[in-house]
Amino acid sequence: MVESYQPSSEHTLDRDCTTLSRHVLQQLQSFGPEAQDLSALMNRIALAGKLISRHLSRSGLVADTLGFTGKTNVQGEDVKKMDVFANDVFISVFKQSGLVCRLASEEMDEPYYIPENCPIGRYTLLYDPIDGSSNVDINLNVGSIFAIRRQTDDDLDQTAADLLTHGRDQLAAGYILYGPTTVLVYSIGNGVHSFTLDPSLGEFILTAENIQVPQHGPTYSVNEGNFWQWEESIRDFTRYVHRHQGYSSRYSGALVGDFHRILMQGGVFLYPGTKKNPAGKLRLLYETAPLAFLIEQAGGRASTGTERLLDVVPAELHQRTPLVIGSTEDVALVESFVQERLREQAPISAP
Ligand code: AFP
Repeated sequence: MVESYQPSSEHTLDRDCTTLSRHVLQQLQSFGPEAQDLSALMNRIALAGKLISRHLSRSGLVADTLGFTGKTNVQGEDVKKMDVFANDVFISVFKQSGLVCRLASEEMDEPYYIPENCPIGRYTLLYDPIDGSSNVDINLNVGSIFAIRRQTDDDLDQTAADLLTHGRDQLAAGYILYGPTTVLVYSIGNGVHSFTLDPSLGEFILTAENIQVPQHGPTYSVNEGNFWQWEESIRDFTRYVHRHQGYSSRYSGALVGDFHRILMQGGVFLYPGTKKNPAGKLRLLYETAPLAFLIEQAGGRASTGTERLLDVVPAELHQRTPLVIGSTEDVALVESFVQERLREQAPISAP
């Protein structure tokens, strides 16, 4: 009798080894043109992540990786060399995609057009190439945030007006976290999934599928140095967590890392407005809306404090929004303090 072949345990894989492109196609349950496009786009994002990860891992060893360029970006912030490198990586990777006509990022005043792609490129990539870049020089985690939107008109005057819509129009969103390992988290509207870069294979391998954020978590993540700049309602919330057992403060100064902790373990991240800057610091189209898309897919909530974040329609490309994001119960708690103060301020109507 012929014995059936048994693979030797030496050669079996550590795990199932689902790659990102296979996963996207499985998620869409289709090999149709849009599924193929999204799979190709996610592959390109993964390639950008690998190139940035490799560069970060050698920062300080090779020239021109650390420090500032001496220029400021459209937001008036000092630009780091790593910001420029990562921004250019996304551009060069998407130049070869054929699918993307425009890219818009924190580092560019106006959208960047790839004319050779525009006749067929039906998608726009919005991204923050290095979020939390002040962490680069001290060897702490940083991230890249991205969203893919369908281009809905020809944009012949190159104003990108069709991008000024609510976040429910995002086709896909996610981030890459450059930490002890490089992790890519994404959603195409069918749950949230996490992949870890295996440097020896050069592949992102599925490590967590259908991530659900706990309904409540112990972490609150906010820059309390701004305490006296906030509205009273946000101070009320922080006083509440100071006075109740079971809360821990965690804040790294890099949104992607702080958000990842909340996604995996629950709690709430806040970047509220201040009296001077009521819209806060974070940008809607390539920071808060992509993370809002993810958290809702993971069963959590994202809010401006008064409104569902995915309902906000920007008036301009680099618009900012306040952000309250995380576990459903913790976001609701913050909102309850906001509502309480709004009730107090409302004029008393005559009987
Ligand atoms: P940088 O990229 O300029 O370091 O800004 C990072 C960031 O946009 C976001 O990643 C952080 O959550 C937030 O700003 C930190 O801002 P504060 O230093 O004002 O707390």
